[in-house]
Amino acid sequence: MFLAAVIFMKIEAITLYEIRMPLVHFFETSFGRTYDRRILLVRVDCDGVTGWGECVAGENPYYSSEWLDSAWPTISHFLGPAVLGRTLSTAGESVSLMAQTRGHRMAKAAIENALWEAEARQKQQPLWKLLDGKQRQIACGVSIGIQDSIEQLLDKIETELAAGYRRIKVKVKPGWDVNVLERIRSRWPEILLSCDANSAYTLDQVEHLREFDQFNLLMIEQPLWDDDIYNHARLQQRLRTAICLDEAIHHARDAAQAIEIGACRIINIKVGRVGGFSEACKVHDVCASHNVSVWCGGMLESGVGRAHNIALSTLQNFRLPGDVSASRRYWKEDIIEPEVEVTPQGTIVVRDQPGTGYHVREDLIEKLAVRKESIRAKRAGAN
Ligand code: OSB
Ligand code: MG
Repeated sequence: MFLAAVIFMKIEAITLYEIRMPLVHFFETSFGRTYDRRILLVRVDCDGVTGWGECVAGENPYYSSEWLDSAWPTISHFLGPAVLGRTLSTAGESVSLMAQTRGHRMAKAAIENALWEAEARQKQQPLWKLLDGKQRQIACGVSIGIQDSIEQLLDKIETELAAGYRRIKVKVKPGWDVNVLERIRSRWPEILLSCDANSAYTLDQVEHLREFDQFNLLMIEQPLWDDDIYNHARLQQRLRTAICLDEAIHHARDAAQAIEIGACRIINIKVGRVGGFSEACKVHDVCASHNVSVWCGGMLESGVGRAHNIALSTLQNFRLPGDVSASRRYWKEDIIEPEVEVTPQGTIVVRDQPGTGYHVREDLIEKLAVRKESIRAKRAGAN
C-alpha cells in the first residue's frame, strides 16, 4: 500500500520588514495620490524553508481600514504568536489559528501566504499547482490612475496598448469620468475598457452613472460605498454596465450574497483583502459555481505580492485580464529575480520552479528596510 508522505512545517520565526520604494510614476485614485510605497513584508522560517508574504495594506487607511501601522502590531502582538511554535501540515491550517483576531485580513494574508510559499518550497512544487491552478499563462490588464491632464492619460493608454496589455482600466471620480471616458472611446472604440470609482459616488448620482452606459465598458468597479453590497444591487438594476465589486467583498459569504441579490456581475479578488489564499480560493469557487467571472486585483505590490497574484490568477475561473502587470510599470528595481515581465501578447507566463518561481532578493530587502522585527517561538517550558 502506498501512503502519501505528510510533510509537517514547524513555524520557528516570523520576521517583519518595512521597506520604502518610490513608484516610477505616481498613482492617483478617488481617495488620493501615492508617490512612494511603504511596504510590509513578512518572512516565515519553518524547518529550513523560507516563505515570503506581502501585506498589501496601504500607507493610510483610505482604501480599507487597514494600513501598514495597524498591520505591523497586529502581526507582532497577535497573529504571529498565534502561529509561532505550531506544527502545520498545510499552510491553510493557519487560518483557524488566527481566527480569534477579528478582521485584519491583509495582516493575516501576509502570514498565510508566506506559509503557502514555504509549503510549496518544502514540497518542491510550484505554488500555482499547490493552489490547484490550471492556466499556464495569465492575461494582463493595467490600472491607470488619475493624471494631471486627459492628454497625459491618453499617452499612457497608448503606451500600455503598444506593450500588449489586454484591458485598460482607468480610475474615475466626479469631474474625471464621463469627459475622460468619452475621449478614450472616441480614440479607441474597440478596446476592452473598464473604470474603477473606489467608492466615489452615491445612489443620488444614478442618472450621472447611467451616462457611463454609452461607453460599452466591461465593468464599473465599486461605484458606491466601500462597505455596501445592498445599494449596489439597486444601482445594478438601473445600469446596463456590469458592476464589479472590489472593496465590499471580504470573504466568500459576501461574494455569495452579492451574487444572490444581483449587486454585481463580476468580482475582483485581491488575496489580501479577503485574508489569504484559502479564502481567495473560496471566493473563486463561489463565483465559479454561479458562473460569475473573476479577475485578480492589484495593490501596487512589490515582486513578492505580485508573484502571489500571478499564482492565484492561474485558477480556472480567472477569466478576465487582471491588474497584474510588469514590475517595470511600478519600480526601477524590483525585489525579485527575475522581475515580472509581460509578453507582447499581454500575458505573463507562469514559472515552473518550486514556490513562486521567483527569487526574493533578501540582500536588497535588507538594504531598503527602515524597520525590522523578528519574533520567535518561545522555547518549550518558557512562558
Ligand atoms: O481599487 O484596484 C484598486 C491600487 C491601490 C488601491 C486600490 C486599487 C489599486 C489599483 C492598482 O487599481 C492596481 C495595480 O496596478 O496594482
Ligand atoms: Mg478597485
